[in-house]
Amino acid sequence: MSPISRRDLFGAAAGFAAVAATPRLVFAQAAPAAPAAPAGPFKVPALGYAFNALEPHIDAGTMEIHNTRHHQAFVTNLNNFAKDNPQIADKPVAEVLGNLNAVPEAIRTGVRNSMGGHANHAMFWEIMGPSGGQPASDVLEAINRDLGGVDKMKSDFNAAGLRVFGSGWVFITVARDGKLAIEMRPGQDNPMMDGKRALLGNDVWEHAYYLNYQNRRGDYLTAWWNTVNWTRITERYAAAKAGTLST
Ligand code: MN3
Repeated sequence: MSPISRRDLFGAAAGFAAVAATPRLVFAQAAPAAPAAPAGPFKVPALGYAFNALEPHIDAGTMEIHNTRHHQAFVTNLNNFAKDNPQIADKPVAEVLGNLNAVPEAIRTGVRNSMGGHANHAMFWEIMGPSGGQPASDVLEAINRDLGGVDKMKSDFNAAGLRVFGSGWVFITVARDGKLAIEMRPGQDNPMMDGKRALLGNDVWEHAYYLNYQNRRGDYLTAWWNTVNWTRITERYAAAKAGTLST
């Protein structure tokens, strides 16, 4: 990417204009330290790639704030619930989310939001990466069988992402028999709440794209496919069919 187009990319975001000439250098440095995370059973998983690894599709500033602040907030809330209700950490996340009625009513909505947010974001970081490849093998067969091929999958997924009203997610869910479907969820709901798993999903909360794309959610949805790590998704598909997919 030329310096000019990079400047255009960042120039519109207020607050980034002053560093527009060297955004990669600036964003590669550590941001001011986030508040220390309280101890607890839940943790934000390590990212596995640099904050700037998904540029130009997702900028480093968005990635860093999203990972270290937004995801951390869900984990912090979840750890606070676990202080008085340690049983929510005793079972796998999929089991808790799959049976929310077993969670005490006083904390049920909070656990739904914070554990759903933790699961959604853990999946999100995992299924992205800097060298994503293309759908292949079993996943490609399932996409062709259930979603009408790769191009139709992407256009239907993007259309669904645009239809999410307000904050939410668009997923390709996978059932235990391997069947795929494009599904939307509000807030931080996760397909685990319906006994399914997310094969992949995209976060369409504004915090996921606003610094770079402002109101252009459609452009974000289109560009996001360049960040998808099909090697990991192939592994997730096999795990989903085996009943071992935990995120
Ligand atoms: Mn998010």
